[in-house]
Amino acid sequence: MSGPSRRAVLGAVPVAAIAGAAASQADAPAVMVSTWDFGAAANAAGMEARAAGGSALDMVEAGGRVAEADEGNSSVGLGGLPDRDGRVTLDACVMTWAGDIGAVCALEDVVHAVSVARRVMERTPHVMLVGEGARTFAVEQGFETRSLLTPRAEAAWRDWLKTADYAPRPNSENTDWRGMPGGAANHDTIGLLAIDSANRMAGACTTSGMAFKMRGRVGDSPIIGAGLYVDDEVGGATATGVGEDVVRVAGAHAVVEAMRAGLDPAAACRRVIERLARLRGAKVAGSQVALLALDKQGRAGGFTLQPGFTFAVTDAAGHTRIQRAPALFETP
Ligand code: SD4
Repeated sequence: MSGPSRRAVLGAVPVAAIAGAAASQADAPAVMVSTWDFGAAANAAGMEARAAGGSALDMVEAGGRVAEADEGNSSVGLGGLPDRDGRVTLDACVMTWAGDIGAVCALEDVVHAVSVARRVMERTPHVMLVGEGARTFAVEQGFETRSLLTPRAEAAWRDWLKTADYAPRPNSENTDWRGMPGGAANHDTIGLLAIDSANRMAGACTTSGMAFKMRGRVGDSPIIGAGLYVDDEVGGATATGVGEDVVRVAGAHAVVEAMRAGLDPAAACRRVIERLARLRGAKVAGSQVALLALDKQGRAGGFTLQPGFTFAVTDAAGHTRIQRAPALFETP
Protein backbone atom coordinates (compact mmCIF):
# COMPACT_ATOMS: atom_id res chain seq x y z
CA MET A 1 0.00 0.00 0.00
CA SER A 2 1.47 3.32 -0.94
CA GLY A 3 1.67 6.23 1.48
CA PRO A 4 -0.70 9.14 1.46
CA SER A 5 -0.43 11.88 -1.09
CA ARG A 6 1.37 15.00 0.00
CA ARG A 7 -0.19 17.34 -2.48
CA ALA A 8 -0.89 20.43 -0.46
CA VAL A 9 -3.78 22.02 -2.28
CA LEU A 10 -7.10 21.39 -0.66
CA GLY A 11 -9.16 24.26 -1.92
CA ALA A 12 -10.28 27.25 0.06
CA VAL A 13 -9.49 25.91 3.51
CA PRO A 14 -6.06 27.00 4.76
CA VAL A 15 -3.83 23.99 4.94
CA ALA A 16 -1.01 23.95 7.43
CA ALA A 17 0.21 20.49 6.54
CA ILE A 18 -0.86 17.25 5.01
CA ALA A 19 0.37 14.08 6.54
CA GLY A 20 -0.51 10.47 6.96
CA ALA A 21 -2.49 9.56 10.02
CA ALA A 22 0.55 8.26 11.84
CA ALA A 23 2.40 11.52 11.40
CA SER A 24 -0.19 13.34 13.47
CA GLN A 25 1.17 11.65 16.53
CA ALA A 26 4.37 13.64 16.27
CA ASP A 27 2.45 16.89 16.30
CA ALA A 28 1.05 18.81 19.24
CA PRO A 29 -1.76 16.91 20.94
CA ALA A 30 -5.10 17.53 19.29
CA VAL A 31 -8.09 18.83 21.18
CA MET A 32 -10.55 18.75 18.29
CA VAL A 33 -10.95 16.75 15.10
CA SER A 34 -13.63 16.85 12.42
CA THR A 35 -14.21 14.95 9.22
CA TRP A 36 -13.16 16.48 5.92
CA ASP A 37 -11.26 19.63 5.16
CA PHE A 38 -14.34 21.73 5.83
CA GLY A 39 -13.99 20.48 9.40
CA ALA A 40 -11.44 23.28 9.79
CA ALA A 41 -14.24 25.84 9.94
CA ALA A 42 -16.14 23.64 12.39
CA ASN A 43 -13.06 23.28 14.57
CA ALA A 44 -12.59 27.05 14.58
CA ALA A 45 -16.10 27.44 15.99
CA GLY A 46 -15.45 24.67 18.48
CA MET A 47 -12.24 26.33 19.63
CA GLU A 48 -14.10 29.60 20.15
CA ALA A 49 -16.51 27.76 22.39
CA ARG A 50 -13.58 26.21 24.26
CA ALA A 51 -11.90 29.58 24.73
CA ALA A 52 -15.16 30.95 26.12
CA GLY A 53 -15.14 28.22 28.76
CA GLY A 54 -17.44 25.89 26.88
CA SER A 55 -17.52 22.17 27.45
CA ALA A 56 -16.49 19.54 24.95
CA LEU A 57 -20.19 19.19 24.19
CA ASP A 58 -20.42 22.92 23.46
CA MET A 59 -17.39 22.55 21.18
CA VAL A 60 -18.80 19.76 19.03
CA GLU A 61 -22.24 21.35 18.91
CA ALA A 62 -20.78 24.67 17.78
CA GLY A 63 -18.76 22.91 15.09
CA GLY A 64 -21.68 20.84 13.87
CA ARG A 65 -23.83 23.94 13.58
CA VAL A 66 -21.31 25.54 11.23
CA ALA A 67 -21.62 22.65 8.79
CA GLU A 68 -25.40 22.53 9.18
CA ALA A 69 -25.75 26.22 8.34
CA ASP A 70 -23.45 25.94 5.31
CA GLU A 71 -25.68 25.84 2.25
CA GLY A 72 -22.74 24.74 0.15
CA ASN A 73 -22.51 21.49 2.04
CA SER A 74 -24.78 19.01 0.28
CA SER A 75 -24.68 16.32 2.96
CA VAL A 76 -25.41 18.24 6.16
CA GLY A 77 -28.29 20.43 7.33
CA LEU A 78 -29.42 23.28 5.11
CA GLY A 79 -28.67 22.52 1.47
CA GLY A 80 -28.45 18.78 2.10
CA LEU A 81 -29.55 16.60 -0.78
CA PRO A 82 -33.06 15.24 -0.25
CA ASP A 83 -34.42 11.73 -0.17
CA ARG A 84 -35.91 10.29 -3.32
CA ASP A 85 -39.22 11.97 -2.56
CA GLY A 86 -37.54 15.35 -2.45
CA ARG A 87 -37.59 15.73 1.35
CA VAL A 88 -34.45 16.72 3.25
CA THR A 89 -34.25 14.59 6.39
CA LEU A 90 -31.50 14.96 8.96
CA ASP A 91 -29.83 12.48 11.30
CA ALA A 92 -27.64 13.59 14.20
CA CYS A 93 -26.37 12.54 17.60
CA VAL A 94 -24.22 13.69 20.48
CA MET A 95 -22.37 11.81 23.21
CA THR A 96 -20.56 13.13 26.27
CA TRP A 97 -17.77 12.07 28.59
CA ALA A 98 -20.43 10.95 31.08
CA GLY A 99 -22.18 8.61 28.66
CA ASP A 100 -25.04 11.01 28.09
CA ILE A 101 -26.45 10.56 24.60
CA GLY A 102 -29.10 12.09 22.38
CA ALA A 103 -30.10 11.57 18.78
CA VAL A 104 -32.62 12.50 16.12
CA CYS A 105 -33.39 10.58 12.96
CA ALA A 106 -35.19 11.75 9.83
CA LEU A 107 -35.76 15.21 11.28
CA GLU A 108 -37.35 17.65 8.82
CA ASP A 109 -37.50 21.43 8.57
CA VAL A 110 -35.01 22.22 11.36
CA VAL A 111 -31.49 23.25 10.39
CA HIS A 112 -29.63 22.42 13.57
CA ALA A 113 -30.24 18.73 14.08
CA VAL A 114 -27.20 18.49 16.35
CA SER A 115 -28.80 20.95 18.77
CA VAL A 116 -32.07 19.06 18.69
CA ALA A 117 -30.13 15.87 19.48
CA ARG A 118 -28.55 17.64 22.43
CA ARG A 119 -31.98 18.78 23.57
CA VAL A 120 -33.26 15.18 23.38
CA MET A 121 -30.39 14.26 25.68
CA GLU A 122 -30.95 17.10 28.10
CA ARG A 123 -34.73 17.51 28.17
CA THR A 124 -36.24 14.07 27.65
CA PRO A 125 -36.00 10.72 29.40
CA HIS A 126 -35.12 9.19 26.02
CA VAL A 127 -32.05 8.97 23.82
CA MET A 128 -33.57 9.10 20.35
CA LEU A 129 -36.54 10.72 18.61
CA VAL A 130 -37.47 10.11 14.99
CA GLY A 131 -39.42 11.72 12.19
CA GLU A 132 -42.54 13.65 13.05
CA GLY A 133 -41.98 13.14 16.77
CA ALA A 134 -38.53 14.66 16.52
CA ARG A 135 -39.89 17.61 14.55
CA THR A 136 -42.73 18.20 17.02
CA PHE A 137 -40.27 18.09 19.91
CA ALA A 138 -37.97 20.55 18.16
CA VAL A 139 -40.84 22.98 17.57
CA GLU A 140 -41.94 22.66 21.20
CA GLN A 141 -38.37 23.46 22.21
CA GLY A 142 -38.46 26.67 20.20
CA PHE A 143 -36.45 25.64 17.15
CA GLU A 144 -37.46 27.53 14.03
CA THR A 145 -38.76 25.64 11.04
CA ARG A 146 -37.96 26.35 7.42
CA SER A 147 -37.52 24.47 4.20
CA LEU A 148 -34.09 22.86 4.05
CA LEU A 149 -34.32 22.19 0.33
CA THR A 150 -32.22 24.83 -1.42
CA PRO A 151 -32.67 25.56 -5.13
CA ARG A 152 -29.32 23.88 -5.80
CA ALA A 153 -30.31 20.70 -3.97
CA GLU A 154 -33.72 20.69 -5.61
CA ALA A 155 -32.11 21.02 -9.04
CA ALA A 156 -29.82 18.09 -8.25
CA TRP A 157 -32.81 16.03 -7.14
CA ARG A 158 -34.80 16.89 -10.29
CA ASP A 159 -31.82 15.94 -12.37
CA TRP A 160 -31.55 12.64 -10.49
CA LEU A 161 -35.27 12.01 -11.05
CA LYS A 162 -34.61 11.73 -14.78
CA THR A 163 -33.13 8.31 -14.13
CA ALA A 164 -34.09 7.76 -10.48
CA ASP A 165 -31.25 5.31 -10.52
CA TYR A 166 -30.81 4.41 -6.89
CA ALA A 167 -29.64 1.24 -5.29
CA PRO A 168 -29.42 1.32 -1.50
CA ARG A 169 -25.71 1.74 -1.87
CA PRO A 170 -23.63 4.89 -1.84
CA ASN A 171 -23.17 5.26 -5.55
CA SER A 172 -24.06 8.90 -5.64
CA GLU A 173 -21.73 9.67 -2.75
CA ASN A 174 -18.95 7.74 -4.44
CA THR A 175 -19.47 9.70 -7.59
CA ASP A 176 -19.27 12.87 -5.58
CA TRP A 177 -15.95 12.21 -4.00
CA ARG A 178 -14.20 10.31 -6.76
CA GLY A 179 -11.74 12.38 -8.70
CA MET A 180 -11.82 15.28 -6.30
CA PRO A 181 -8.28 15.79 -5.09
CA GLY A 182 -8.12 15.76 -1.34
CA GLY A 183 -11.87 15.67 -1.20
CA ALA A 184 -11.78 19.45 -1.30
CA ALA A 185 -14.92 19.79 -3.33
CA ASN A 186 -16.64 17.03 -1.50
CA HIS A 187 -19.13 17.87 1.21
CA ASP A 188 -20.00 15.06 3.45
CA THR A 189 -21.33 14.15 6.84
CA ILE A 190 -19.51 15.86 9.64
CA GLY A 191 -18.32 13.92 12.68
CA LEU A 192 -16.58 15.84 15.47
CA LEU A 193 -14.64 14.88 18.57
CA ALA A 194 -13.36 17.37 21.14
CA ILE A 195 -11.55 17.60 24.46
CA ASP A 196 -12.31 20.59 26.67
CA SER A 197 -10.04 22.37 29.10
CA ALA A 198 -11.26 20.10 31.90
CA ASN A 199 -9.96 17.18 29.79
CA ARG A 200 -13.41 15.81 29.06
CA MET A 201 -14.32 14.41 25.66
CA ALA A 202 -17.54 14.68 23.69
CA GLY A 203 -18.56 13.94 20.12
CA ALA A 204 -21.23 14.77 17.59
CA CYS A 205 -22.24 13.59 14.16
CA THR A 206 -24.71 15.30 11.82
CA THR A 207 -25.82 14.57 8.27
CA SER A 208 -28.61 14.66 5.72
CA GLY A 209 -27.66 11.08 4.94
CA MET A 210 -27.18 9.42 1.62
CA ALA A 211 -28.51 11.47 -1.27
CA PHE A 212 -31.80 10.23 -2.73
CA LYS A 213 -32.18 7.57 -0.07
CA MET A 214 -35.51 5.85 0.48
CA ARG A 215 -37.91 7.82 2.60
CA GLY A 216 -37.46 6.74 6.19
CA ARG A 217 -33.97 5.38 5.68
CA VAL A 218 -31.63 5.99 8.61
CA GLY A 219 -27.89 5.56 8.35
CA ASP A 220 -25.14 5.23 10.90
CA SER A 221 -24.75 8.88 11.82
CA PRO A 222 -27.39 9.10 14.59
CA ILE A 223 -26.64 5.62 15.90
CA ILE A 224 -24.47 5.69 19.01
CA GLY A 225 -21.79 3.06 18.53
CA ALA A 226 -21.94 3.24 14.73
CA GLY A 227 -21.52 6.85 13.57
CA LEU A 228 -20.19 8.05 16.92
CA TYR A 229 -18.84 6.73 20.17
CA VAL A 230 -17.02 8.38 23.06
CA ASP A 231 -15.42 6.77 26.06
CA ASP A 232 -13.76 9.29 28.32
CA GLU A 233 -11.21 6.76 29.57
CA VAL A 234 -10.02 5.95 26.07
CA GLY A 235 -11.13 8.34 23.35
CA GLY A 236 -13.75 8.69 20.67
CA ALA A 237 -14.45 7.79 17.08
CA THR A 238 -16.78 8.85 14.31
CA ALA A 239 -17.61 7.69 10.81
CA THR A 240 -18.69 8.92 7.42
CA GLY A 241 -19.52 7.09 4.23
CA VAL A 242 -21.95 4.29 3.62
CA GLY A 243 -23.92 4.09 6.82
CA GLU A 244 -25.15 0.58 6.15
CA ASP A 245 -21.55 -0.66 6.19
CA VAL A 246 -20.62 1.33 9.28
CA VAL A 247 -23.58 -0.11 11.16
CA ARG A 248 -22.57 -3.66 10.21
CA VAL A 249 -19.38 -3.41 12.25
CA ALA A 250 -20.63 -0.98 14.93
CA GLY A 251 -17.83 1.14 13.51
CA ALA A 252 -17.19 3.88 16.05
CA HIS A 253 -17.56 1.59 19.04
CA ALA A 254 -15.28 -0.98 17.45
CA VAL A 255 -12.61 1.69 16.96
CA VAL A 256 -12.86 2.79 20.59
CA GLU A 257 -12.55 -0.80 21.79
CA ALA A 258 -9.48 -1.28 19.58
CA MET A 259 -7.93 1.81 21.17
CA ARG A 260 -8.80 0.43 24.60
CA ALA A 261 -6.89 -2.68 23.62
CA GLY A 262 -3.82 -0.53 22.97
CA LEU A 263 -3.93 0.52 19.33
CA ASP A 264 -3.32 4.12 18.39
CA PRO A 265 -6.22 5.89 16.62
CA ALA A 266 -5.04 5.29 13.06
CA ALA A 267 -4.29 1.62 13.73
CA ALA A 268 -7.63 1.19 15.49
CA CYS A 269 -9.48 2.66 12.50
CA ARG A 270 -7.50 0.43 10.19
CA ARG A 271 -8.36 -2.68 12.17
CA VAL A 272 -12.07 -1.96 11.84
CA ILE A 273 -11.86 -1.17 8.12
CA GLU A 274 -9.99 -4.42 7.59
CA ARG A 275 -12.64 -6.27 9.55
CA LEU A 276 -15.33 -4.77 7.34
CA ALA A 277 -13.39 -5.74 4.23
CA ARG A 278 -13.02 -9.32 5.48
CA LEU A 279 -16.69 -9.47 6.35
CA ARG A 280 -18.01 -8.08 3.08
CA GLY A 281 -15.33 -8.81 0.53
CA ALA A 282 -16.26 -7.64 -2.95
CA LYS A 283 -19.42 -5.98 -1.63
CA VAL A 284 -17.39 -3.10 -0.22
CA ALA A 285 -14.93 -2.85 -3.11
CA GLY A 286 -16.81 0.13 -4.51
CA SER A 287 -18.03 1.62 -1.30
CA GLN A 288 -16.57 4.21 1.01
CA VAL A 289 -16.32 4.08 4.77
CA ALA A 290 -14.08 6.55 6.59
CA LEU A 291 -13.29 6.24 10.28
CA LEU A 292 -11.74 8.99 12.39
CA ALA A 293 -10.57 8.75 15.99
CA LEU A 294 -9.09 10.90 18.74
CA ASP A 295 -7.68 9.38 21.90
CA LYS A 296 -7.42 11.00 25.31
CA GLN A 297 -3.74 11.66 24.73
CA GLY A 298 -4.66 13.90 21.84
CA ARG A 299 -3.54 11.54 19.10
CA ALA A 300 -5.69 11.72 15.97
CA GLY A 301 -5.88 9.24 13.13
CA GLY A 302 -8.11 7.87 10.46
CA PHE A 303 -8.37 5.06 7.97
CA THR A 304 -10.74 4.41 5.08
CA LEU A 305 -11.77 1.94 2.44
CA GLN A 306 -11.17 4.33 -0.46
CA PRO A 307 -8.61 7.10 -0.73
CA GLY A 308 -9.65 10.74 -0.61
CA PHE A 309 -10.79 11.20 2.99
CA THR A 310 -9.36 14.18 4.82
CA PHE A 311 -9.87 15.44 8.33
CA ALA A 312 -9.15 18.59 10.31
CA VAL A 313 -7.01 18.39 13.45
CA THR A 314 -6.74 21.30 15.86
CA ASP A 315 -4.39 21.60 18.82
CA ALA A 316 -4.90 23.54 22.05
CA ALA A 317 -3.19 26.59 20.57
CA GLY A 318 -5.78 26.65 17.82
CA HIS A 319 -3.50 25.49 15.02
CA THR A 320 -5.37 23.41 12.47
CA ARG A 321 -3.89 21.01 10.00
CA ILE A 322 -5.65 18.97 7.35
CA GLN A 323 -4.59 15.34 7.15
CA ARG A 324 -5.32 12.73 4.58
CA ALA A 325 -6.18 9.28 5.90
CA PRO A 326 -4.55 6.22 4.36
CA ALA A 327 -6.94 3.86 2.61
CA LEU A 328 -7.27 0.11 2.22
CA PHE A 329 -7.77 0.48 -1.52
CA GLU A 330 -5.07 3.10 -1.95
CA THR A 331 -4.43 4.13 -5.52
CA PRO A 332 -0.84 4.54 -6.71
C1 SD4 B 1 -25.19 7.95 6.12
N1 SD4 B 1 -22.90 8.05 6.85
O1 SD4 B 1 -26.31 8.44 6.20
C2 SD4 B 1 -24.01 8.84 6.41
C3 SD4 B 1 -23.82 9.64 5.19
C4 SD4 B 1 -22.52 10.01 4.77
O2 SD4 B 1 -21.51 10.69 2.88
O3 SD4 B 1 -21.53 9.93 5.45
N2 SD4 B 1 -22.53 10.45 3.54
O4 SD4 B 1 -24.99 6.80 5.77
